[in-house]
Amino acid sequence: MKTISSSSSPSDRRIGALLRHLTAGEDSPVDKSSVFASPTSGVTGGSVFSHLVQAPEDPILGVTVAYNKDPSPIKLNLGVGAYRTEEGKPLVLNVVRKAEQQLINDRTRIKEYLPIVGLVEFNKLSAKLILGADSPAIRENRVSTVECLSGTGSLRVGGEFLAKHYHQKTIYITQPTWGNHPKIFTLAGLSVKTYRYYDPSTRGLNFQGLLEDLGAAPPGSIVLLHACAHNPTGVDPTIQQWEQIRKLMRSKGLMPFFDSAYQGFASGSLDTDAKPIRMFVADGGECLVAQSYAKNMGLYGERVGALSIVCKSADVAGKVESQLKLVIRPMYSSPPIHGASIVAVILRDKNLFHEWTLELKAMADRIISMRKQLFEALRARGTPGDWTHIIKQIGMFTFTGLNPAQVSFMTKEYHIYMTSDGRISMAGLSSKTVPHLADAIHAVVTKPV
Ligand code: KET
Repeated sequence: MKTISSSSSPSDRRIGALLRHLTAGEDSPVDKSSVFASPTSGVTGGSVFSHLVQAPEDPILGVTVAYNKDPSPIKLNLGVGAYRTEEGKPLVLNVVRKAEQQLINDRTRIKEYLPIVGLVEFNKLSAKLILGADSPAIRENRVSTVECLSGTGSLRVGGEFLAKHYHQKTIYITQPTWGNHPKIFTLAGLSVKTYRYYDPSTRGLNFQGLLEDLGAAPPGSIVLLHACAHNPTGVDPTIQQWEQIRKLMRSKGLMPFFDSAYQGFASGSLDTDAKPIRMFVADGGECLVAQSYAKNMGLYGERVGALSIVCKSADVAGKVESQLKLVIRPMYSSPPIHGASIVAVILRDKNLFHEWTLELKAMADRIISMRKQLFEALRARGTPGDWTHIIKQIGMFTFTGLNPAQVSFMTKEYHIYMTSDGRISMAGLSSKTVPHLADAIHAVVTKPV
């Protein structure tokens, strides 16, 4: 066969490729049997993956999958914690639109790789946002912050860092907690245990149980703490209780790992919601903080977040950062640029920052108003039971107390989608849909079993 040299014309090369293709069956050096009957393909010669079983959908994100398949016009998705407007639409904040416009208009912006630690200005501003502008830890340069892929990525990077470099490999998580926590930390290489948190009989905090369990944890254990707006229960410790938790943890050398996915969503104030974290930082001890901008800036799909590790000295913080880079580089090399740039534009500009706090407060207020409306609607229907927890609980979710069978009834009969633990995302509700939800709850709790 004529060989086509690299100096030949494009049409020659195309003809050459075609020729090689057509004659491949005659003189190809490839032994077909080695391709089609590889030792791993099994006797049937089928796919090497044919032994796989169908995995179940994710308990939270799978709710949206089921919802999307439902053709009913009255269907309602209260599964995933994502904010919706009164019209039931996803919301892009005005400040985010403005920041994006600024970014587009800036022709000097480039798309080069970020450093492994992400956008440095974003990291500085994120640490300031969560620890406070006047944080002694920031002033003393002993905070190491890396941009990560939203809250989940920050938790995972923090978990892998601890599994590699921290002497205790056990992390205690609240019972119950966000469904992804145990998976994230197990895969990060930590061993996961739970501590008591929620008391179903009072629908409040099991503070005694919490203190007992943390008190009995081996010294040095890692403790995952929801900074505010606990998911899924909506139950947060009071500031006095936080102080007791802090004292106990510090006395036992337990390592706090804060998950801050809802800063601003609990009280409507960014500073108030960061208070528990700042109390731990103020005592000079070490801690980790995973921050997410998914909810409070509505940047869900941009996957923007940060991991901060507060250390005792600038020297240690520098070494910690160098080791975080070794965790990140083989995982995803470096984080994305767009979401972090949006956040940086908003956090650095006084006016945009102020506008953001107003939009955030409006989201938090709408959720609180949904709580009141749902509570009133149940009262108006005379629905049996005490529903005051709907107005007492904090943040995006109401932990209704409905069981999996009741949830399944509501989905089947009313096309209302929620997680099987009875959690509803209040942010997915609107004045128009409250009556439908109240009807469903009323029906399910009054129906004969
Ligand atoms: N922590 C908590 C407590 C949390 O509820 C979420 C998300 C995350 C971290 C991570 O969010 P990220 O998008 O990675 O920044 N929770 C909602 C969405 C989800 O399950 O992914 C939810 O519970 O509906």
